[in-house]
Amino acid sequence: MRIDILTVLPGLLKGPFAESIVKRGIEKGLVEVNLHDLRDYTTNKHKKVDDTPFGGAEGMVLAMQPLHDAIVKLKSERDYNEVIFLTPDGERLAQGRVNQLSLCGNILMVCGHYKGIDQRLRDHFITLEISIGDYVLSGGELAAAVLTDALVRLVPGVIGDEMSALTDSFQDGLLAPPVYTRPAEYNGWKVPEVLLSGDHKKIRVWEEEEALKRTKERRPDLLD
Ligand code: 6GU
Repeated sequence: MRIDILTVLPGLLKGPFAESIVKRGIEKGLVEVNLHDLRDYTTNKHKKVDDTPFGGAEGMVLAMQPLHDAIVKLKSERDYNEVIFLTPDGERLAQGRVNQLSLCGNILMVCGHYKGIDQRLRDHFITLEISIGDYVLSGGELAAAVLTDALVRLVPGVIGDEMSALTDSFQDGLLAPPVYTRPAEYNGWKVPEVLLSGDHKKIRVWEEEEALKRTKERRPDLLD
């Protein structure tokens, strides 16, 4: 999988991709993440990448020229399965969409900033608009990092069996059951007996019951 990210703040994205699972996926050559600085595409002599919106509204939007040129250039170099705009008015991200996108070969993510991007670019280039929740971020970068992390961990071979992505919360429509580690008794607190029984069938049943209980209590909406 190859992910290209267009941003005015590439520095905001370097950290999240230099650690842990995403770093491992990149090192193994299973994923490629390329950051593209919008400032590299501007023809403005002051390197300006924002502009004022028509209509006199408050705030700024990303300038048309650098964003258009950058998208056209990247699209000329390869076919993208999706050109995703990260925006609070997009589709709220959930695991089903992540699973579907994880099958893509090439994804281009466009990070909005200020008040967003010109509607004409959304109309003509963006194939999917994604929000990561009902709250406002200062820009799309952290959302792009979230989406990238969620995608990369599903690419076959990126994470090992020891933390199979298939047992994650949400992957089976349920929250994950509680987990415990050694020692079996700590500070007087005991691990549930069944987990020490060695009876794998009984343990699976217990885990399923706990997952269902937890989902009913915390996220009944997932069971609808
Ligand atoms: Cl994708 N962008 C911004 N700016 N805010 C958000 C978001 C995205 N998703 C939730 N809030």
